[in-house]
Amino acid sequence: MNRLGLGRESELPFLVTEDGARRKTIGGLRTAIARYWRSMPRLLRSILTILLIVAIVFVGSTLTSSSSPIVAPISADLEAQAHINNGNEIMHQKVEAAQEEELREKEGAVVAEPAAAAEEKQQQPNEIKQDGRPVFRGPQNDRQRAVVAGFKHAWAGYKAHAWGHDQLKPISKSFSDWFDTGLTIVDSIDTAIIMGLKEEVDEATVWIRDSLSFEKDRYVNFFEATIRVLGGLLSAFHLTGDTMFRDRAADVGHRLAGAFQGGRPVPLSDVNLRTRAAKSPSWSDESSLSEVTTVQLEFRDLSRITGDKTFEELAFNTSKHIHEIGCAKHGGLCDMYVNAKTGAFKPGTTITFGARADSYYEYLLKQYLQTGKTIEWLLADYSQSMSSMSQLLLRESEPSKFRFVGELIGGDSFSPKMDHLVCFLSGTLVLGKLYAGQPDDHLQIAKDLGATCHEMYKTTTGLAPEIAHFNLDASKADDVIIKPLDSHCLLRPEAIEAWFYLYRGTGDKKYQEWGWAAFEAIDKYARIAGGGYSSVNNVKTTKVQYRDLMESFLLAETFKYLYLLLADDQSELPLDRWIFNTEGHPLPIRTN
Ligand code: DMJ
Repeated sequence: MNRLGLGRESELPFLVTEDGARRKTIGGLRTAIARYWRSMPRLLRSILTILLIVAIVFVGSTLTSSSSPIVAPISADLEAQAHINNGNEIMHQKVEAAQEEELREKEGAVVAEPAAAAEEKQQQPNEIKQDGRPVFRGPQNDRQRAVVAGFKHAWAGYKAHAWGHDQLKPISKSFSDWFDTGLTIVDSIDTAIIMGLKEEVDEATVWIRDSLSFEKDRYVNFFEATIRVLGGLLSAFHLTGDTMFRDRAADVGHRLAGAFQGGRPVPLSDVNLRTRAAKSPSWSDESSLSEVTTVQLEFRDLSRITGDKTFEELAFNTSKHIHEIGCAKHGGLCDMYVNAKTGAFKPGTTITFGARADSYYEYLLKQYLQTGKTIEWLLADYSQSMSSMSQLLLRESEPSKFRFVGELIGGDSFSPKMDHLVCFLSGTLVLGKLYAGQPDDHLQIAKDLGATCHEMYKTTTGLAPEIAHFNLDASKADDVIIKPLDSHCLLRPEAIEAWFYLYRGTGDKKYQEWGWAAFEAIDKYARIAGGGYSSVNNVKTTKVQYRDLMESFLLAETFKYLYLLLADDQSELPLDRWIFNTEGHPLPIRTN
């Protein structure tokens, strides 16, 4: 008997000598098993039978529930199909099903993938595996690989000279602190996750877990800290499922909520992270329209993941307040300042889709989508403001008839000035057309604006200026005028963001070409040896002068949208399931 009392060793089929095993026929083996089985006590045989049944049921159910899709190269036809409606998950599922079918046909039979092989496939170095969470497969082509290399170069510079500080100063190889919360790390960790950069994700995670502190006696800009810090942590939580990110988000969310002081609907612009005291900026009692109306996606998401409704209620109160007082004078286009104490707009300010107003319009639509298209007045306000934009601000330049969105100075005098920031509007218009039933002309305006933004990149360096003026005089030759004070470039994301949405909406590869050209210009003129990229002073000269700052949104947004735009397969982060906050951080859409 062996130690388990299971019969004589010579009768155990799995313990016979190698030599003996080779000589045994299958019939002999069967006989030996049967003989051995009969030699066991009946009770033991019953127990073993039950165990065997349980094991078969367990293995069967495990294999069915872990049905990870087979990743096969996309054939040209399927790729073309996928591009027709890139943001549509249903289309993606059809393509995946067709790929699987194609694979089966090639193999000539339906062969179940061995569990070990499936496991090995899931653990490719660039993949991040999460239960029920998106799996990012890493770069699919050389252009995406180049963008990832750009991100890594930026990260390496930040790590070498600014680690734990807010932003890298790549020329002086030092850093700047604005919030003192390791801004570049928290703002860009989700980009590293999406790119499949395990090492960078790991070091960022460790830093956020062990070293990030919000216990700072420091006033921060409520809006900027919300979209960048809270937004970055929320995305990191949703993309990884690591509850440490959720807890960090809740911590900073509680502190930032101090901006809604005294139960007033309009938050103050600055809040102290330690004391939670809030104040207006030293120069004014006013808060910017865009700042007070561009925190709602983040605060609502925080409520959803913590179960504490207060965050959403506080922030949504502001949206409701702006809706109630309305912006009737310009058909839903609002003044750019709101008084946090009185709650009233400052009348007679500039009407613009640029700085201080821009993302108010973006969040009307995105909140409507984030809440499962249930709050109709958000869409109504968005629709109305888009038609007023097209009547009051949308014009054509001369002589080439580029469509651009200008401003009304003092609320009535048209200025043909367009910030690079305004390019976001093209992407928002695509989103509204695709997912909120907005009219076809929204897509046309989006395409025209996206093309105008591309015109802004036709400079000596291939970089766009911060602001462009458009010529309205048919006798003059140049459509786009760049004034000396407007010629700097912070490597902002808005045009690339627009081309990303346009590509998802149309499948037109010119948008990928435009994005790639922008990346090449960034890499040629803004890349700094030794690590990092720098904002530049003048896009009109190749004798580049640097501003010695790498904005965190270069990693959070510009590189992220480039990476997503340049993918062959556009199925990652489908736009009917994810909404990007204004800083490029994806948050899940909920329909209930
Ligand atoms: C980012 O912080 C956000 O995109 C914001 O909405 C506008 N400004 C920068 C990028 O340009």
